[in-house]
Amino acid sequence: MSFYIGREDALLVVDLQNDFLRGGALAVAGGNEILPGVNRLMEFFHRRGGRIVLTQDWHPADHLSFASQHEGRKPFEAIEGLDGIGPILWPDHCVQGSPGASLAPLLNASLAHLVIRKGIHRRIDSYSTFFENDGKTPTGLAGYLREIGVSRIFLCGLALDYCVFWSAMDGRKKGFEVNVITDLCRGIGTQSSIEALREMTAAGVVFVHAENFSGTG
Ligand code: VGL
Ligand code: ZN
Repeated sequence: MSFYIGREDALLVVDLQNDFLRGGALAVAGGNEILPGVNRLMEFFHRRGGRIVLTQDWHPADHLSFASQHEGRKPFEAIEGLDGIGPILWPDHCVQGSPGASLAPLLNASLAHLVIRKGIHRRIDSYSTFFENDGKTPTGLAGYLREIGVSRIFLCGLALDYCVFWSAMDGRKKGFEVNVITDLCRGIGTQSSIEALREMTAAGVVFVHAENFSGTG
């Protein structure tokens, strides 16, 4: 099976930033392994006329998703009662303009047509590339994709159980055909990744592999 990629397709490359990679503040295990495959896939989409969008987690230094902003709280502890934040607190990561927030140097970012920055408001997180975590404040991505005629999206990147997951779910909500390239994703938690795959399946998300794009596997 091989996809015919064209102008109605977009590749969304999620949060391939230093802080999510080896040595970063919120490193996702195995994250570095996917970079060569993601580059090959971006080249493939580029050749076929598909749209390439990168996302960047981009928080103010006092973002409320950071455990450091809550007296006596530690990263990865559960937090409740703060709309748009949680379900767990994070170490400080992807602070606007910091080296940790930069795209991975090994990522061929020059092939991207658009970079979306998210999580930019102190009081609200944004796991999804489409909506902030209030579920209603749009990032503008759906409008952009619609306006240029994209109907099908392919997601890869980090983290499978947070930003990839929520982007896939919201992509379905906005009426896109959504594919997740599972071998070009890595998750933060094992259990949460299993749960994410289950929920995405129920929402009609299709799972594909890099080898489904001819010559890139
Ligand atoms: C992410 C946790 C916090 C992600 C971003 O990119 O999946 N996860 N901020
Ligand atoms: Zn974040």
